[in-house]
Amino acid sequence: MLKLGILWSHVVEVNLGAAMNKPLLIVGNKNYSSWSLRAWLMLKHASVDFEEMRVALQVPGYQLKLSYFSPSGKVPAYRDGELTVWDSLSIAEYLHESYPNLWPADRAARAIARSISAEMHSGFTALRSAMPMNIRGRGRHVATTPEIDADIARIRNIWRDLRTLYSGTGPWLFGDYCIADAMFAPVVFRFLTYRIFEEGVVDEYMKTVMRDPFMQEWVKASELEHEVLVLNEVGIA
Ligand SMILES: N[C@@H](CCC(=O)N[C@@H](CS)C(=O)NCC(=O)O)C(=O)O
Repeated sequence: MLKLGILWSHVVEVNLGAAMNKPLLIVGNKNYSSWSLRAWLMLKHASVDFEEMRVALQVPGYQLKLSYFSPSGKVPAYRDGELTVWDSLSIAEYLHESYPNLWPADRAARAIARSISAEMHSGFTALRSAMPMNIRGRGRHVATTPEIDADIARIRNIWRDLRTLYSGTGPWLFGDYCIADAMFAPVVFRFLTYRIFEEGVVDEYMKTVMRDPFMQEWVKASELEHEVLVLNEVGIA
């Protein structure tokens, strides 16, 4: 702790002090870090009382800072007492053990929610690499490829099918909010940034995601950030 206090700013020391009592989520830049957003949304929707610490990515010294908190050197990482859990999906499963409502109650729905969350975690690579999350970015255009189009079509089908099936039980993918909604939330930002327009229940779902007060809170924080990650600034006319 003391070592960190010397290396880090006063703000970090204060955060670490607080983190001794409360769980701590380490996140990256709010404007760009989609994996951080996913874990943060899960914690917020579970009403966990947690501290957060932002580590600006791709600036001098950031890897050293991250290495103190995240064995993988990536965000998000979640520190609960002496335990550190990293990687968004394992944070999700860890939270689920204390907050079981984070996955759907029904066993079959839970299996599907896990399937699409794992699909998000391991897939959609064409979309994710060509259209990085950039919340402040607007009116961007990236030429699509068959692979990007296939990713977009697959996401559209997932959202449409689930919103059709669960239309009577609530506005989220499985009616009530669950981890799958957090896993797909950054895609909504991407669709807005890169002007991918949707219709019907898919458009309604995107509006539901954007109305989420936690999403709005994250957007506001992203607007206050000053770092510009050049590699994530794509699609500028
Ligand atoms: N599979 C990981 C991915 C984590 C990841 O790639 N995070 C990015 C930020 S969104 C990161 O930490 N990048 C470190 C870097 O830019 O060096 C997860 O689900 O948490």
